[in-house]
Amino acid sequence: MTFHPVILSDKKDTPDDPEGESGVITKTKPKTQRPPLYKVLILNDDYTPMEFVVHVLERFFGLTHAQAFELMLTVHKKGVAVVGVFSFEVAETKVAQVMDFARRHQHPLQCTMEKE
Ligand code: TYC
Repeated sequence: MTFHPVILSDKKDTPDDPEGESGVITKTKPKTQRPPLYKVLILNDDYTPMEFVVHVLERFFGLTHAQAFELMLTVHKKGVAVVGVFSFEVAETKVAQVMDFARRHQHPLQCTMEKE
């Protein structure tokens, strides 16, 4: 048996008035909007000293020395790694801070961001 609701009115149901005048209750799920997240990535190169990368990861990403050393080795071996996931503005700031710090120390370290 299929249930066919009899629509008595074409007044649209809304989240504020889910029953309208039709007598049929329509559930509407309010869509929660989450802001997009961005991965910040560190890239390997042949010249930036390992200790400098470790320092960057501690200083700008709040990692412990052990976490930073492990992540640096991952980048060294695999070429790239995600160092954190942030809102657009925070990711943009981290990338700018790392790129500026590397430039001031004349290291070619590269840091980028991409949408998750
Ligand atoms: N490959 C570099 C070296 O051997 C170390 C390094 C690690 C550089 C991670 C960049 O993101 C990097 N000195």
